[in-house]
Amino acid sequence: MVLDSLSENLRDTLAKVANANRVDEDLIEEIVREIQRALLQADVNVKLALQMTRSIKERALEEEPAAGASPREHVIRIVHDELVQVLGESREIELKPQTIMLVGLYGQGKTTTAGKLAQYFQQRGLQVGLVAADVHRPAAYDQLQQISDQVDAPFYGDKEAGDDDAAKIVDEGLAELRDRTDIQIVDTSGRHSLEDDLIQEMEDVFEVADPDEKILVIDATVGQQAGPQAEAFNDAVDVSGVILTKIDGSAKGGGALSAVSETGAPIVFVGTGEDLADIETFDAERFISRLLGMGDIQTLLEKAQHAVEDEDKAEETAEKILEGDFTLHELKDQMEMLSNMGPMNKIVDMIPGIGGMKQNLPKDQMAQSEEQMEQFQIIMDSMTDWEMSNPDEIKGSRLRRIATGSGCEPEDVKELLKYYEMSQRAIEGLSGDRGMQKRLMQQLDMGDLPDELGP
Ligand SMILES: Nc1nc2c(ncn2[C@@H]2O[C@H](COP(=O)(O)OP(=O)(O)OP(=O)(O)O)[C@@H](O)[C@H]2O)c(=O)[nH]1
Ligand SMILES: [Mg+2]
Repeated sequence: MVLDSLSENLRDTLAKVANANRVDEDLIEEIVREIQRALLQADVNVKLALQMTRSIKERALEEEPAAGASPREHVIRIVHDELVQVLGESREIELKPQTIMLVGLYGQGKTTTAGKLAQYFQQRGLQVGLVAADVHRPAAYDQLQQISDQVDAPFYGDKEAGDDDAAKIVDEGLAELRDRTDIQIVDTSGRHSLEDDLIQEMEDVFEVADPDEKILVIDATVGQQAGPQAEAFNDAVDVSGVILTKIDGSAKGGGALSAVSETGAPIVFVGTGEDLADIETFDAERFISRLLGMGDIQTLLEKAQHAVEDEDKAEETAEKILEGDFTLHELKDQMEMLSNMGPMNKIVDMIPGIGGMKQNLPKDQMAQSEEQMEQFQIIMDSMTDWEMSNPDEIKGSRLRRIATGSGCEPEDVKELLKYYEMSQRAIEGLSGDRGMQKRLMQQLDMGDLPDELGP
Protein backbone atom coordinates (compact mmCIF):
# COMPACT_ATOMS: atom_id res chain seq x y z
CA MET A 1 0.00 0.00 0.00
CA VAL A 2 1.29 3.42 -0.91
CA LEU A 3 1.57 6.14 1.70
CA ASP A 4 1.46 3.60 4.48
CA SER A 5 1.71 5.86 7.46
CA LEU A 6 -0.79 8.43 6.18
CA SER A 7 -3.14 5.61 5.40
CA GLU A 8 -2.70 4.02 8.78
CA ASN A 9 -3.24 7.28 10.63
CA LEU A 10 -6.36 8.16 8.71
CA ARG A 11 -7.77 4.67 9.12
CA ASP A 12 -7.18 4.76 12.85
CA THR A 13 -8.93 8.09 13.04
CA LEU A 14 -11.93 6.91 11.09
CA ALA A 15 -12.10 3.73 13.13
CA LYS A 16 -12.52 5.99 16.12
CA VAL A 17 -15.51 7.59 14.44
CA ALA A 18 -16.96 4.24 13.45
CA ASN A 19 -16.73 2.93 16.99
CA ALA A 20 -17.86 6.04 18.78
CA ASN A 21 -21.06 5.92 20.79
CA ARG A 22 -22.08 9.34 19.67
CA VAL A 23 -20.80 11.94 17.22
CA ASP A 24 -20.50 15.23 19.05
CA GLU A 25 -18.36 18.32 18.87
CA ASP A 26 -15.66 16.80 21.08
CA LEU A 27 -15.26 13.83 18.80
CA ILE A 28 -15.17 16.04 15.70
CA GLU A 29 -12.52 18.23 17.34
CA GLU A 30 -10.46 15.20 18.13
CA ILE A 31 -10.62 13.62 14.71
CA VAL A 32 -10.00 16.92 12.94
CA ARG A 33 -6.85 17.36 15.03
CA GLU A 34 -5.72 13.87 14.17
CA ILE A 35 -6.39 14.28 10.47
CA GLN A 36 -4.46 17.54 10.56
CA ARG A 37 -1.51 15.84 12.19
CA ALA A 38 -1.61 12.98 9.68
CA LEU A 39 -1.70 15.38 6.74
CA LEU A 40 1.17 17.48 8.04
CA GLN A 41 3.23 14.36 8.62
CA ALA A 42 2.64 13.45 4.98
CA ASP A 43 4.01 16.91 4.11
CA VAL A 44 0.70 18.34 3.00
CA ASN A 45 0.90 22.11 2.91
CA VAL A 46 -0.07 23.64 6.27
CA LYS A 47 -2.56 26.04 4.78
CA LEU A 48 -4.20 23.32 2.75
CA ALA A 49 -4.36 20.99 5.74
CA LEU A 50 -5.97 23.69 7.87
CA GLN A 51 -8.43 24.63 5.17
CA MET A 52 -9.43 21.08 4.70
CA THR A 53 -9.85 20.23 8.35
CA ARG A 54 -11.84 23.41 8.92
CA SER A 55 -14.13 22.41 6.13
CA ILE A 56 -14.50 18.89 7.55
CA LYS A 57 -15.43 20.33 10.93
CA GLU A 58 -17.95 22.79 9.56
CA ARG A 59 -19.63 20.25 7.37
CA ALA A 60 -19.67 17.54 10.04
CA LEU A 61 -21.36 19.84 12.53
CA GLU A 62 -23.71 21.66 10.20
CA GLU A 63 -24.75 19.38 7.40
CA GLU A 64 -27.58 16.96 7.87
CA PRO A 65 -26.65 13.35 7.19
CA ALA A 66 -27.97 12.05 3.90
CA ALA A 67 -31.15 10.01 4.14
CA GLY A 68 -30.46 6.72 5.84
CA ALA A 69 -26.91 7.63 6.85
CA SER A 70 -25.90 7.48 10.48
CA PRO A 71 -23.98 10.43 11.96
CA ARG A 72 -20.86 8.29 11.85
CA GLU A 73 -21.27 7.42 8.21
CA HIS A 74 -21.91 11.08 7.58
CA VAL A 75 -18.60 12.14 9.12
CA ILE A 76 -16.62 9.44 7.34
CA ARG A 77 -18.22 10.42 4.04
CA ILE A 78 -17.25 14.05 4.59
CA VAL A 79 -13.63 13.18 5.36
CA HIS A 80 -13.53 11.06 2.23
CA ASP A 81 -15.08 13.80 0.07
CA GLU A 82 -12.75 16.49 1.32
CA LEU A 83 -9.67 14.36 0.70
CA VAL A 84 -10.87 13.55 -2.80
CA GLN A 85 -11.44 17.22 -3.44
CA VAL A 86 -7.88 18.05 -2.43
CA LEU A 87 -6.62 15.64 -5.04
CA GLY A 88 -8.80 17.28 -7.64
CA GLU A 89 -9.86 16.06 -11.01
CA SER A 90 -8.16 13.02 -12.33
CA ARG A 91 -7.45 12.18 -15.93
CA GLU A 92 -6.91 8.93 -17.67
CA ILE A 93 -4.62 8.45 -20.62
CA GLU A 94 -6.71 6.92 -23.34
CA LEU A 95 -6.04 3.50 -24.69
CA LYS A 96 -5.49 4.56 -28.29
CA PRO A 97 -2.68 4.98 -30.81
CA GLN A 98 -0.62 7.99 -29.77
CA THR A 99 2.78 9.46 -29.04
CA ILE A 100 3.72 10.05 -25.42
CA MET A 101 6.72 12.09 -24.33
CA LEU A 102 8.19 11.89 -20.88
CA VAL A 103 10.01 14.91 -19.49
CA GLY A 104 11.37 15.85 -16.08
CA LEU A 105 14.40 16.62 -14.01
CA TYR A 106 17.33 14.29 -13.47
CA GLY A 107 16.72 10.95 -11.79
CA GLN A 108 12.97 11.34 -11.32
CA GLY A 109 12.12 7.99 -12.86
CA LYS A 110 11.48 8.85 -16.53
CA THR A 111 13.27 5.88 -18.07
CA THR A 112 11.80 3.38 -15.63
CA THR A 113 8.36 4.89 -16.20
CA ALA A 114 8.79 4.56 -19.98
CA GLY A 115 9.18 0.81 -19.43
CA LYS A 116 6.27 0.67 -16.99
CA LEU A 117 3.99 2.48 -19.44
CA ALA A 118 5.08 0.21 -22.27
CA GLN A 119 4.08 -2.82 -20.28
CA TYR A 120 0.86 -1.19 -19.09
CA PHE A 121 -0.31 -0.51 -22.68
CA GLN A 122 0.91 -3.86 -23.98
CA GLN A 123 -1.18 -5.60 -21.37
CA ARG A 124 -4.16 -3.70 -22.74
CA GLY A 125 -3.59 -4.94 -26.26
CA LEU A 126 -1.58 -2.09 -27.76
CA GLN A 127 1.77 -2.37 -29.54
CA VAL A 128 4.32 -0.06 -27.97
CA GLY A 129 7.67 1.27 -29.22
CA LEU A 130 10.34 3.09 -27.20
CA VAL A 131 12.54 5.98 -28.37
CA ALA A 132 15.75 6.88 -26.53
CA ALA A 133 16.03 10.66 -26.78
CA ASP A 134 18.32 11.10 -23.79
CA VAL A 135 21.46 11.94 -25.73
CA HIS A 136 23.50 13.34 -22.87
CA ARG A 137 24.35 10.17 -20.99
CA PRO A 138 25.57 7.13 -22.93
CA ALA A 139 24.26 4.90 -20.14
CA ALA A 140 20.74 6.18 -20.82
CA TYR A 141 20.70 4.40 -24.17
CA ASP A 142 21.70 1.10 -22.60
CA GLN A 143 19.18 1.47 -19.81
CA LEU A 144 16.23 1.96 -22.15
CA GLN A 145 17.42 -0.74 -24.52
CA GLN A 146 17.57 -3.16 -21.63
CA ILE A 147 14.06 -2.23 -20.59
CA SER A 148 12.75 -2.64 -24.12
CA ASP A 149 14.26 -6.12 -24.19
CA GLN A 150 12.59 -6.85 -20.90
CA VAL A 151 9.14 -5.90 -22.14
CA ASP A 152 9.85 -7.07 -25.67
CA ALA A 153 9.06 -3.74 -27.32
CA PRO A 154 10.70 -2.31 -30.46
CA PHE A 155 13.35 0.26 -29.63
CA TYR A 156 14.96 3.14 -31.46
CA GLY A 157 18.10 5.00 -30.45
CA ASP A 158 21.63 5.99 -31.45
CA LYS A 159 24.34 5.23 -28.98
CA GLU A 160 26.74 7.59 -30.77
CA ALA A 161 24.32 10.54 -30.80
CA GLY A 162 25.69 13.92 -29.75
CA ASP A 163 24.33 16.52 -27.36
CA ASP A 164 22.35 18.31 -30.09
CA ASP A 165 20.80 15.26 -31.63
CA ALA A 166 17.70 14.76 -29.48
CA ALA A 167 15.23 16.21 -32.00
CA LYS A 168 16.82 14.32 -34.88
CA ILE A 169 16.60 11.00 -33.06
CA VAL A 170 12.99 11.57 -32.11
CA ASP A 171 12.18 12.45 -35.70
CA GLU A 172 13.84 9.29 -37.05
CA GLY A 173 12.62 7.07 -34.25
CA LEU A 174 8.98 8.08 -34.63
CA ALA A 175 9.17 7.75 -38.42
CA GLU A 176 10.24 4.18 -37.95
CA LEU A 177 8.07 3.18 -35.00
CA ARG A 178 4.80 4.82 -36.01
CA ASP A 179 4.43 2.28 -38.78
CA ARG A 180 4.99 -0.69 -36.51
CA THR A 181 3.40 0.32 -33.22
CA ASP A 182 0.26 1.90 -31.79
CA ILE A 183 1.93 3.86 -29.06
CA GLN A 184 5.37 5.46 -29.12
CA ILE A 185 6.93 6.47 -25.83
CA VAL A 186 9.79 8.96 -25.97
CA ASP A 187 12.24 9.03 -23.06
CA THR A 188 14.10 12.33 -22.77
CA SER A 189 17.05 13.49 -20.72
CA GLY A 190 16.87 15.14 -17.35
CA ARG A 191 18.78 18.09 -15.90
CA HIS A 192 19.48 19.22 -12.40
CA SER A 193 17.12 22.11 -12.81
CA LEU A 194 14.75 23.58 -15.32
CA GLU A 195 17.32 25.65 -17.22
CA ASP A 196 16.95 27.37 -20.56
CA ASP A 197 18.79 24.67 -22.49
CA LEU A 198 16.48 21.97 -21.13
CA ILE A 199 13.42 24.02 -22.06
CA GLN A 200 14.85 24.62 -25.51
CA GLU A 201 15.54 20.94 -26.02
CA MET A 202 12.04 19.99 -24.90
CA GLU A 203 10.49 22.51 -27.26
CA ASP A 204 12.59 21.30 -30.18
CA VAL A 205 11.65 17.71 -29.49
CA PHE A 206 7.96 18.56 -29.09
CA GLU A 207 8.04 20.32 -32.40
CA VAL A 208 9.27 17.37 -34.37
CA ALA A 209 7.34 14.79 -32.37
CA ASP A 210 4.01 16.59 -32.09
CA PRO A 211 3.16 14.35 -29.10
CA ASP A 212 -0.40 13.67 -27.95
CA GLU A 213 0.74 13.58 -24.35
CA LYS A 214 3.50 15.59 -22.70
CA ILE A 215 3.94 13.86 -19.39
CA LEU A 216 6.00 15.30 -16.57
CA VAL A 217 7.62 12.71 -14.32
CA ILE A 218 8.19 13.84 -10.74
CA ASP A 219 9.72 12.01 -7.82
CA ALA A 220 7.18 12.16 -4.96
CA THR A 221 9.83 11.99 -2.26
CA VAL A 222 10.33 15.76 -2.63
CA GLY A 223 6.92 16.24 -1.04
CA GLN A 224 5.39 19.68 -1.45
CA GLN A 225 8.29 20.72 -3.67
CA ALA A 226 6.62 18.73 -6.42
CA GLY A 227 4.15 21.62 -6.70
CA PRO A 228 6.56 24.37 -7.82
CA GLN A 229 8.29 21.84 -10.08
CA ALA A 230 5.04 20.96 -11.81
CA GLU A 231 4.14 24.61 -12.11
CA ALA A 232 7.47 25.58 -13.67
CA PHE A 233 7.30 22.80 -16.23
CA ASN A 234 3.70 23.56 -16.99
CA ASP A 235 4.52 27.22 -17.59
CA ALA A 236 7.46 26.33 -19.80
CA VAL A 237 6.03 23.58 -21.95
CA ASP A 238 2.39 23.07 -21.02
CA VAL A 239 2.31 19.47 -19.78
CA SER A 240 -0.81 17.36 -20.26
CA GLY A 241 -0.33 15.18 -17.20
CA VAL A 242 1.96 14.30 -14.32
CA ILE A 243 3.25 10.94 -13.19
CA LEU A 244 4.37 10.90 -9.56
CA THR A 245 6.97 8.20 -8.99
CA LYS A 246 8.43 6.60 -5.87
CA ILE A 247 5.21 7.15 -4.00
CA ASP A 248 6.02 3.86 -2.29
CA GLY A 249 9.22 5.03 -0.72
CA SER A 250 8.03 8.31 0.68
CA ALA A 251 6.25 9.47 3.78
CA LYS A 252 5.80 12.75 1.92
CA GLY A 253 3.68 11.41 -0.89
CA GLY A 254 0.59 13.19 0.38
CA GLY A 255 2.38 16.51 0.02
CA ALA A 256 3.49 15.72 -3.51
CA LEU A 257 0.02 14.60 -4.58
CA SER A 258 -1.81 17.55 -3.10
CA ALA A 259 0.75 20.10 -4.26
CA VAL A 260 0.67 18.85 -7.84
CA SER A 261 -3.13 18.80 -7.80
CA GLU A 262 -3.16 22.38 -6.65
CA THR A 263 -1.30 23.43 -9.80
CA GLY A 264 -4.16 22.06 -11.87
CA ALA A 265 -1.93 19.63 -13.76
CA PRO A 266 -3.76 16.31 -13.63
CA ILE A 267 -1.97 13.33 -12.13
CA VAL A 268 -2.38 10.44 -14.54
CA PHE A 269 -0.34 7.66 -12.95
CA VAL A 270 1.58 6.97 -9.80
CA GLY A 271 4.73 4.86 -9.63
CA THR A 272 4.63 2.52 -6.69
CA GLY A 273 7.94 0.64 -6.86
CA GLU A 274 11.02 -0.19 -8.89
CA ASP A 275 9.43 -3.06 -10.73
CA LEU A 276 7.99 -2.45 -14.19
CA ALA A 277 4.61 -3.62 -12.94
CA ASP A 278 4.59 -0.97 -10.23
CA ILE A 279 2.42 1.64 -11.88
CA GLU A 280 -1.19 2.55 -11.23
CA THR A 281 -3.65 4.82 -12.92
CA PHE A 282 -4.60 7.65 -10.67
CA ASP A 283 -8.21 8.20 -9.80
CA ALA A 284 -8.65 10.47 -6.80
CA GLU A 285 -11.86 8.83 -5.65
CA ARG A 286 -10.47 5.33 -5.77
CA PHE A 287 -7.12 6.36 -4.40
CA ILE A 288 -8.62 7.99 -1.32
CA SER A 289 -11.05 5.16 -0.76
CA ARG A 290 -8.13 2.80 -0.66
CA LEU A 291 -6.06 5.13 1.47
CA LEU A 292 -8.87 5.29 3.99
CA GLY A 293 -9.60 1.59 3.69
CA MET A 294 -13.25 2.31 2.95
CA GLY A 295 -13.99 -1.41 2.77
CA ASP A 296 -12.67 -1.82 6.30
CA ILE A 297 -14.49 1.27 7.46
CA GLN A 298 -17.71 0.01 5.96
CA THR A 299 -17.39 -3.21 7.92
CA LEU A 300 -16.59 -1.30 11.08
CA LEU A 301 -19.60 0.92 10.60
CA GLU A 302 -21.86 -2.03 10.10
CA LYS A 303 -20.59 -3.67 13.25
CA ALA A 304 -20.97 -0.47 15.20
CA GLN A 305 -24.44 -0.04 13.76
CA HIS A 306 -25.58 -3.41 15.07
CA ALA A 307 -24.13 -2.69 18.47
CA VAL A 308 -26.01 0.57 18.62
CA GLU A 309 -29.28 -0.90 17.41
CA ASP A 310 -29.07 -3.53 20.13
CA GLU A 311 -28.16 -0.90 22.66
CA ASP A 312 -31.01 1.38 21.61
CA LYS A 313 -33.45 -1.48 21.78
CA ALA A 314 -32.21 -2.58 25.18
CA GLU A 315 -32.55 0.96 26.38
CA GLU A 316 -36.05 1.26 24.99
CA THR A 317 -37.09 -2.02 26.54
CA ALA A 318 -35.62 -1.14 29.92
CA GLU A 319 -37.32 2.23 29.79
CA LYS A 320 -40.67 0.63 29.14
CA ILE A 321 -40.14 -1.89 31.88
CA LEU A 322 -39.31 0.91 34.32
CA GLU A 323 -42.49 2.65 33.36
CA GLY A 324 -44.33 -0.47 34.39
CA ASP A 325 -44.97 -1.39 30.78
CA PHE A 326 -43.92 -5.00 30.62
CA THR A 327 -45.93 -6.99 28.14
CA LEU A 328 -45.16 -10.01 26.04
CA HIS A 329 -43.71 -7.58 23.47
CA GLU A 330 -40.95 -6.64 25.88
CA LEU A 331 -40.39 -10.21 26.88
CA LYS A 332 -40.05 -11.22 23.24
CA ASP A 333 -37.67 -8.34 22.51
CA GLN A 334 -35.41 -9.52 25.25
CA MET A 335 -35.50 -13.07 24.05
CA GLU A 336 -34.64 -12.04 20.51
CA MET A 337 -31.77 -9.86 21.62
CA LEU A 338 -30.42 -12.78 23.54
CA SER A 339 -30.92 -15.43 20.94
CA ASN A 340 -27.22 -15.53 20.05
CA MET A 341 -25.96 -15.17 23.55
CA GLY A 342 -26.20 -18.68 24.89
CA PRO A 343 -28.09 -19.86 27.95
CA MET A 344 -31.39 -18.12 28.34
CA ASN A 345 -31.05 -17.65 32.06
CA LYS A 346 -29.00 -14.68 30.96
CA ILE A 347 -32.20 -12.96 30.12
CA VAL A 348 -32.10 -10.95 33.27
CA ASP A 349 -28.64 -9.72 32.40
CA MET A 350 -30.17 -7.95 29.48
CA ILE A 351 -32.02 -5.59 31.70
CA PRO A 352 -29.03 -3.35 32.26
CA GLY A 353 -28.08 -3.06 35.89
CA ILE A 354 -30.21 -5.93 37.01
CA GLY A 355 -27.76 -8.69 36.17
CA GLY A 356 -26.35 -8.58 39.65
CA MET A 357 -29.80 -9.07 41.14
CA LYS A 358 -30.19 -12.54 39.71
CA GLN A 359 -30.06 -14.17 43.10
CA ASN A 360 -33.25 -12.31 44.03
CA LEU A 361 -35.22 -13.82 41.17
CA PRO A 362 -37.22 -17.01 41.55
CA LYS A 363 -35.17 -20.13 40.93
CA ASP A 364 -37.79 -21.55 38.53
CA GLN A 365 -37.31 -18.66 36.18
CA MET A 366 -33.61 -19.37 35.87
CA ALA A 367 -34.30 -22.97 35.10
CA GLN A 368 -36.06 -22.39 31.81
CA SER A 369 -34.30 -24.29 29.09
CA GLU A 370 -33.24 -22.84 25.81
CA GLU A 371 -35.53 -25.27 24.05
CA GLN A 372 -38.44 -23.93 25.99
CA MET A 373 -37.42 -20.38 25.12
CA GLU A 374 -37.49 -21.31 21.47
CA GLN A 375 -40.94 -22.74 21.89
CA PHE A 376 -42.04 -19.57 23.69
CA GLN A 377 -40.88 -17.53 20.73
CA ILE A 378 -42.84 -19.69 18.30
CA ILE A 379 -45.92 -19.34 20.47
CA MET A 380 -45.57 -15.59 20.60
CA ASP A 381 -45.25 -15.53 16.80
CA SER A 382 -48.75 -16.99 16.65
CA MET A 383 -50.21 -14.19 18.77
CA THR A 384 -51.80 -11.03 17.55
CA ASP A 385 -50.45 -7.63 18.54
CA TRP A 386 -53.36 -7.16 20.86
CA GLU A 387 -52.71 -10.47 22.59
CA MET A 388 -49.04 -9.62 23.01
CA SER A 389 -50.05 -6.38 24.70
CA ASN A 390 -52.75 -7.98 26.82
CA PRO A 391 -51.41 -11.34 28.00
CA ASP A 392 -53.88 -11.39 30.88
CA GLU A 393 -56.69 -11.84 28.35
CA ILE A 394 -55.21 -14.98 26.86
CA LYS A 395 -57.46 -17.79 27.97
CA GLY A 396 -60.09 -20.23 26.77
CA SER A 397 -60.60 -20.45 23.02
CA ARG A 398 -58.01 -17.77 22.42
CA LEU A 399 -55.42 -19.85 24.25
CA ARG A 400 -56.40 -22.98 22.29
CA ARG A 401 -56.19 -21.13 18.97
CA ILE A 402 -52.66 -19.93 19.78
CA ALA A 403 -51.63 -23.46 20.76
CA THR A 404 -52.96 -24.89 17.50
CA GLY A 405 -51.38 -22.07 15.48
CA SER A 406 -47.95 -22.71 16.95
CA GLY A 407 -48.24 -26.50 16.87
CA CYS A 408 -48.10 -27.10 20.59
CA GLU A 409 -50.33 -27.96 23.56
CA PRO A 410 -52.42 -25.44 25.51
CA GLU A 411 -50.24 -26.40 28.49
CA ASP A 412 -47.20 -24.92 26.71
CA VAL A 413 -48.98 -21.64 26.18
CA LYS A 414 -49.85 -21.64 29.86
CA GLU A 415 -46.15 -22.21 30.65
CA LEU A 416 -45.26 -19.12 28.69
CA LEU A 417 -47.87 -17.08 30.48
CA LYS A 418 -46.57 -18.36 33.81
CA TYR A 419 -43.05 -17.40 32.83
CA TYR A 420 -44.25 -13.97 31.82
CA GLU A 421 -46.03 -13.44 35.13
CA MET A 422 -42.97 -14.46 37.08
CA SER A 423 -40.79 -12.08 35.12
CA GLN A 424 -43.31 -9.34 35.67
CA ARG A 425 -43.42 -9.97 39.41
CA ALA A 426 -39.65 -9.93 39.60
CA ILE A 427 -39.54 -6.61 37.81
CA GLU A 428 -42.27 -5.16 40.02
CA GLY A 429 -40.21 -6.20 43.00
CA LEU A 430 -37.30 -4.26 41.59
CA SER A 431 -39.45 -1.25 40.84
CA GLY A 432 -39.94 -0.76 44.55
CA ASP A 433 -36.20 -0.46 45.01
CA ARG A 434 -35.35 3.16 44.34
CA GLY A 435 -31.61 2.67 44.70
CA MET A 436 -31.73 -0.03 42.09
CA GLN A 437 -33.68 2.20 39.76
CA LYS A 438 -31.21 4.99 40.16
CA ARG A 439 -28.29 2.76 39.25
CA LEU A 440 -30.29 1.58 36.29
CA MET A 441 -31.01 5.08 35.06
CA GLN A 442 -27.37 6.04 35.39
CA GLN A 443 -26.27 2.99 33.53
CA LEU A 444 -28.69 3.81 30.75
CA ASP A 445 -27.53 7.41 30.78
CA MET A 446 -31.12 8.61 30.98
CA GLY A 447 -30.43 11.32 33.49
CA ASP A 448 -32.53 11.67 36.61
CA LEU A 449 -35.50 9.58 37.59
CA PRO A 450 -38.70 10.62 35.92
CA ASP A 451 -41.27 11.98 38.36
CA GLU A 452 -43.60 9.02 38.16
CA LEU A 453 -40.80 6.87 39.52
CA GLY A 454 -40.13 9.17 42.47
CA PRO A 455 -40.63 8.01 46.06
N1 LIG B 1 10.87 2.92 -5.32
C1 LIG B 1 10.71 3.39 -6.56
N2 LIG B 1 11.78 3.64 -7.30
C2 LIG B 1 11.60 4.13 -8.55
C3 LIG B 1 10.30 4.39 -9.07
N3 LIG B 1 10.44 4.87 -10.32
C4 LIG B 1 11.78 4.92 -10.56
N4 LIG B 1 12.49 4.47 -9.50
C5 LIG B 1 13.97 4.39 -9.36
O1 LIG B 1 14.50 5.68 -9.48
C6 LIG B 1 15.78 5.63 -10.04
C7 LIG B 1 15.89 6.58 -11.21
O2 LIG B 1 15.02 6.14 -12.22
P1 LIG B 1 15.23 6.47 -13.74
O3 LIG B 1 14.09 5.87 -14.47
O4 LIG B 1 16.59 6.11 -14.20
O5 LIG B 1 15.10 8.04 -13.70
P2 LIG B 1 15.29 9.08 -14.90
O6 LIG B 1 14.36 10.18 -14.68
O7 LIG B 1 15.21 8.37 -16.19
O8 LIG B 1 16.77 9.55 -14.63
P3 LIG B 1 17.71 10.36 -15.67
O9 LIG B 1 17.51 9.70 -16.97
O10 LIG B 1 19.06 10.14 -15.13
O11 LIG B 1 17.29 11.76 -15.64
C8 LIG B 1 16.00 4.19 -10.43
O12 LIG B 1 16.80 3.57 -9.45
C9 LIG B 1 14.60 3.59 -10.43
O13 LIG B 1 14.60 2.22 -10.11
C10 LIG B 1 9.16 4.12 -8.23
O14 LIG B 1 8.00 4.32 -8.57
N5 LIG B 1 9.43 3.63 -6.99
MG1 LIG C 1 16.48 8.34 -17.78
